[in-house]
Amino acid sequence: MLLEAIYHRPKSNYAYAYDENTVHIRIRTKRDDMDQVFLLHCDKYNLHETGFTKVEMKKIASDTLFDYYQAEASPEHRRFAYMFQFIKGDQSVGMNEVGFVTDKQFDDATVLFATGLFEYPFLNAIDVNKPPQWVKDAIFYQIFPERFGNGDTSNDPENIDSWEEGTPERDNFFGGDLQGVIDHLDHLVELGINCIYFTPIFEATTNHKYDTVDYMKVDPHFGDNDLAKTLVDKCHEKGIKVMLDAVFNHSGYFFGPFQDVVENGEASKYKDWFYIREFPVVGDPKPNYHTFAFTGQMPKLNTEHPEVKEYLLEVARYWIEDIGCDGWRLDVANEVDHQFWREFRQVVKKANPEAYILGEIWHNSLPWLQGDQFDAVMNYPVTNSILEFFCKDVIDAEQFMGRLDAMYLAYPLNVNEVAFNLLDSHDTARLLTICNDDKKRMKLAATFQLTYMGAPCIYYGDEIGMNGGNDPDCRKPMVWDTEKQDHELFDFYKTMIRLRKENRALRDGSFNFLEAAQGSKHIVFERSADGDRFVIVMNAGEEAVEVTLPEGSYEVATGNGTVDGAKASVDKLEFVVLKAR
Ligand code: ARE
Ligand code: CA
Repeated sequence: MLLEAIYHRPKSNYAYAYDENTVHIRIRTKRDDMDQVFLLHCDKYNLHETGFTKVEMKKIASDTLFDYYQAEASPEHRRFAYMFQFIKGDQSVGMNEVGFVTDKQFDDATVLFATGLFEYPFLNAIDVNKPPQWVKDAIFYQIFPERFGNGDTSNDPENIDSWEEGTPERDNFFGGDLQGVIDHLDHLVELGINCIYFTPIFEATTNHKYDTVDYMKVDPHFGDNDLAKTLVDKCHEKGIKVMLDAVFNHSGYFFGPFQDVVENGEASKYKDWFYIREFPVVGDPKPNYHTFAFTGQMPKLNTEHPEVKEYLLEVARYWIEDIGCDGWRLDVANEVDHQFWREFRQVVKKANPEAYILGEIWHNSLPWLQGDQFDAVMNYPVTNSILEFFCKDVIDAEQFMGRLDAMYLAYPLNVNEVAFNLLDSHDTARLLTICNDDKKRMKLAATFQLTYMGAPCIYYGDEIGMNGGNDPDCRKPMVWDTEKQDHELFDFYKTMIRLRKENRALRDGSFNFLEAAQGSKHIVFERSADGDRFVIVMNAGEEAVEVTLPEGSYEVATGNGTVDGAKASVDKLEFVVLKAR
């Protein structure tokens, strides 16, 4: 036993409340080290009378170095104390908060109690991370409003480029607007998505609108607030929710309060709304105030300032409560103070307890996901693993499994169930381009995304075969000419979305890898819920594979593979989704 590899931490992703009656306890050990791992728990005030309840922990994940075990407990008095027992051959070792204990101490509860058990002190309902449950069933579609549809030419910016022929640049416009989205809602209904994520729609000077001028107003090139309300209502009628982009880390240079500081310098009553290092304010060539990245056009907002807070929190409330939006995606979420986000959550959840709060953080984000700030983050670590395995062919199946399992373990299950799983966005190259225009690889990545846990998000136009390199090339106008759309790809997306919607197992069912070997390019995984079970075989390699299925009998739900008794065969760069009969 390699004791040095064992890791557990109370009240973390290793010990958290799944709901107010259920605690999940996890522990890490060296890979393939233990025969069995047990969780021993008791009421923290009553060990002497009741002794321990002993539960065998289940191995739920593995990466290249470690195994991860999990057990669930529902303590009667909603509090408990616990320790672990490891078995390997005839060795038995216990571990509590103090360290490792020998067999003798291990059997003596009194000694144990004195030396310190781990505790989950009390399951307070208010502290439980309760993300909105609809997100488990959500399939998002991301729209960059300037490029989706031009439904009203009367509000076009001057000198727009041709929708069909123009090339997106940093600063050109094409005339897209909210009416254009309303006009094309049927496309989204046909595809089967049920939530739109809009990049910013508020008044701003750029085509991407991340430089807000007025947070309370729809950009005049997109429409007005009434039209936004109409759009939200029409979406709701069709069973589609709407999530907006909250750019609260910084404003735009032309935001009223910032302009006041530019004009009045130190005398401005807004001078503390920003981080001005010296007066007068200079934006170009080198800003003398804090900004997003080094962009003078985006002065950082001082979200600790009571007036800034009051202003932004009213913005947060207004679009949810008065306009009826269903969630916020938080731009540059990790550069804004945690305290602001705690208050933000209170306001948003008061306006609509079912609103989804999604942080834009590209890294492991546990500190924001404890139930007091965000419901989820944009799951870029998962994105990157999917792309590296299925699209870029740079990691093998074992590394892929390891990276996904490590991310799975990095968060409580409550968070994983509502993670926002994207493959590309307005900030990255498009999926098809990442796949070197190889549609088979693109379909593999999308299939994994649409059969994995967490809410998938499709970037507008991917479903009809649009390609594009990094920003700004990934922001081309949507292709509406049906002759230029890839109908086969669209049908593929429709089929996969329908399959996901019809089967809970593919949404928030359990997930586990059955096969992901070192050096290999194919994976087999299983998803199940409510007695429904799927086995999915995906081959990202250049040779056909044959795999052995777990016991049972299967039928092909979709995909280009065959099943013959206990064997499934899948050609190179193909997949098959099998449903257990
Ligand atoms: C424009 C150009 C860029 C140029 C930049 C220089 O397009 O090529 O580098 O200017 O100033 C918006 C626009 C962008 C625009 C930008 C600045 O959409 O087109 O860029 O404003 O004017 C990090 C942040 C993350 C951020 C990304 C872009 O952590 O929050 O960088 N994403 C959001 C939005 C963007 C938006 C902004 C922020 C600003 O989604 O669209 O940009 O409001 C690693 C790091 C991440 C990093 C990521 C990407 O993984 O860990 O932290 O994200 O790479 O760089
Ligand atoms: Ca227009």
